[in-house]
Amino acid sequence: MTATATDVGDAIDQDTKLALYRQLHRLRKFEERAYRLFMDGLVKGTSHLSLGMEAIAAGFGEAQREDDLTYCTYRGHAHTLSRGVPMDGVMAELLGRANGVCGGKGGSMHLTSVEHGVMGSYAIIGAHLPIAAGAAWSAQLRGSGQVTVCFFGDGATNIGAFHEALNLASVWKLPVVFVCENNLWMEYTAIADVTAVEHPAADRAGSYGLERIVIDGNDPDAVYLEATRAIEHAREGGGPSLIEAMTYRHGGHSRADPGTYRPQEEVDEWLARDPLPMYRQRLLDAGVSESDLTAIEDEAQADVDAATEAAKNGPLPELDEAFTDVFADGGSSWRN
Ligand SMILES: Cc1ncc(C[n+]2csc(CCOP(=O)(O)OP(=O)(O)O)c2C)c(N)n1
Repeated sequence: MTATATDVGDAIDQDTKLALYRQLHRLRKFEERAYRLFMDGLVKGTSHLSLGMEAIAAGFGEAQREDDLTYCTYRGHAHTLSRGVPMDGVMAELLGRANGVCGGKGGSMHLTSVEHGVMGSYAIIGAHLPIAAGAAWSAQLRGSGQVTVCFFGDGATNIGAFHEALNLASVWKLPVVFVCENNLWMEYTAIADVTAVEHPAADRAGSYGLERIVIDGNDPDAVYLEATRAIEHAREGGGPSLIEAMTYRHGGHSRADPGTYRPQEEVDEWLARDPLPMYRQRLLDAGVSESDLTAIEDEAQADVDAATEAAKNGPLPELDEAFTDVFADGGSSWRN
């Protein structure tokens, strides 16, 4: 690992640490509510939660500039929220309501908010890595200074598009940060059972002239610092980075999957490394008061409650809406 909890925490100011703590709780409480709403039959389609993996989205969200770009997978609630997309719109989208960020037509797996730099959630494994490289190329040509951050799972590292995107990004020194969220499992298969190297992303970085980077993806401070470094490196023209963040999903792959294919000792080991209580203890040790932390947790819960109400009360989209936002005109606007 390039960074550990104890050697990085001191480099981060108190306001940033509290912002990270706030984000962790917003993401956790949002995902817990999303699960409940799914079990109540209110979330349409399927959903893939980031419970246990919140520190990665929180750390990167805090490090990104407002006009930076994010590409994520179907497991994208946390990455979308951490870019400042209003929670009401995200929750309403999960419920397929017209007040959702995609008018209720995208759902959990396709969250997008271009105005917040959230350039889409992609359901085809690996498909978005070349697209993210393309967005970075565009930023490079325009001289906009924007950096693209592209999140994907460990499963994407055995897809051809991963290697094509990494190679091109490296050759052209594109301003993009590739982030592999290695949660050890791709659906119901352990990544270790089908991969020739121990670290599926980091151990291949050398093939593309990149540094081997493995971080503790459950440590918000370590994520934030590595994100800041990689984003600055890209912004200054230094080219791409490939970061492998070790983490674990608390629940199953999707929907009501109980995840029983995973060894109980492994689950217990990672539950003991839950980023929320670990970070809470670190902040208490640093002198933050219990009441300040509780206030942040309560505020996050209140936001989720309000977003749930706004979503439940939102109207369903009109039937005619099925025929809008369908064709592009070849430019950046839609032809209806
Ligand atoms: C090209 C392609 N093949 C197969 C699938 C089916 N599929 C959906 S999720 C998934 C597992 C992906 O695992 P990983 O990339 O590790 O991401 P995680 O779900 O753990 O976040 C698979 C195989 C798909 N969506 N796309």
